[in-house]
Amino acid sequence: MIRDSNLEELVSKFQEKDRLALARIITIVENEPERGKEIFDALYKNTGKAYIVGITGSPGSGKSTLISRLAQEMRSRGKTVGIISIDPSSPFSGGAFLGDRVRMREIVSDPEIFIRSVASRGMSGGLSKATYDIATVFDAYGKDYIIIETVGAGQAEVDVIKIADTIVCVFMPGAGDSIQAQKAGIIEIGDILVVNKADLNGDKLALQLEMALDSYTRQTGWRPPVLTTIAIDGVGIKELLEAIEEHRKHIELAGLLEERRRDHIERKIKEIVESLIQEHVYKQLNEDKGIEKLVEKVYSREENLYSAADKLLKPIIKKFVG
Ligand SMILES: Nc1nc2c(ncn2[C@@H]2O[C@H](COP(=O)(O)OP(=O)(O)OP(=O)(O)O)[C@@H](O)[C@H]2O)c(=O)[nH]1
Ligand SMILES: [Mg+2]
Repeated sequence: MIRDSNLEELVSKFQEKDRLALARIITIVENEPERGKEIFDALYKNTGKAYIVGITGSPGSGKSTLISRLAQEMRSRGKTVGIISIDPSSPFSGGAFLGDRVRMREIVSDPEIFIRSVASRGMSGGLSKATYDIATVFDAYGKDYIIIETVGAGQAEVDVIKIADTIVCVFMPGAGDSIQAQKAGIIEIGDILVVNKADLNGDKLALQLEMALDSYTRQTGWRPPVLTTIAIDGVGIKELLEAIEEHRKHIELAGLLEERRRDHIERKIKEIVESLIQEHVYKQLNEDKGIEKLVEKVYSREENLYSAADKLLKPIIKKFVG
């Protein structure tokens, strides 16, 4: 099926669980859409098995620390993990992934935990596509869990986290407790709410979150639990994984997991079609020499903007469909 013999070799190495092949394939799907397509032709049928956990929350709330602990907990149960960290600030975020360098070394040295960061700066449109593609590769590789970290600010990031099966929202005690609790948007998407840094007294915030949940009814029959953790000490991590598993069971039994995943697939197909059309249109517009004539016609009021746009669009669509 794969025409490129180098690619074929790479895919077979990937299927033998070669970590370097995994890294290379991720780089290809990120940067070379044509070859990426061939890779998905070969690998997509093996996906849909991984469970995706999204972790979101304000900067510095302890998401990365929590994820490193959670990944260790998953590993201690014999599961493999792929982590996608969406870093809003730096395109070179490899080293910035975990607040605590010692722990980072611990995690990175485990061959069954694979971390990839994606810089979100300047790629609002493609961010969710890139994340979904990397998650798909992890899934095909056979990762049991995929964890996605995002700061959850802005629509692009919220879109990203929506590909998760279970969404965990992380809060921290301190200034603005009630403001955090009132962030209706966050409470709406969270399946599990975590008050991290409980060593700094998280009781008040946990209570406020519970109260915010009281005033909010869900159709899904699931009330998000509010957990407290001390990620730096590994306190509450086991309970977090248990809550994730419980949520998973709930949505599986209720048929909601299937529904969620079908929705994601529909949204992704539409997004891809949209971006293909956009790409084609941009390309044609840039190549089209007719625009100058149209500008003149509009300038002299022979045409108006809309009729000119129509004239430009028709041949582009014809070319696209044909
Ligand atoms: N006191 C306390 N500090 C914590 C806890 N968990 C994490 N931290 C510290 O909080 C700081 C931020 O932790 P990170 O894990 O990098 O937080 P983050 O949410 O991933 O941060 P960004 O990715 O930059 O948004 C680090 O200095 C951590 O050591 C905790 O439970 N208690
Ligand atoms: Mg982080």
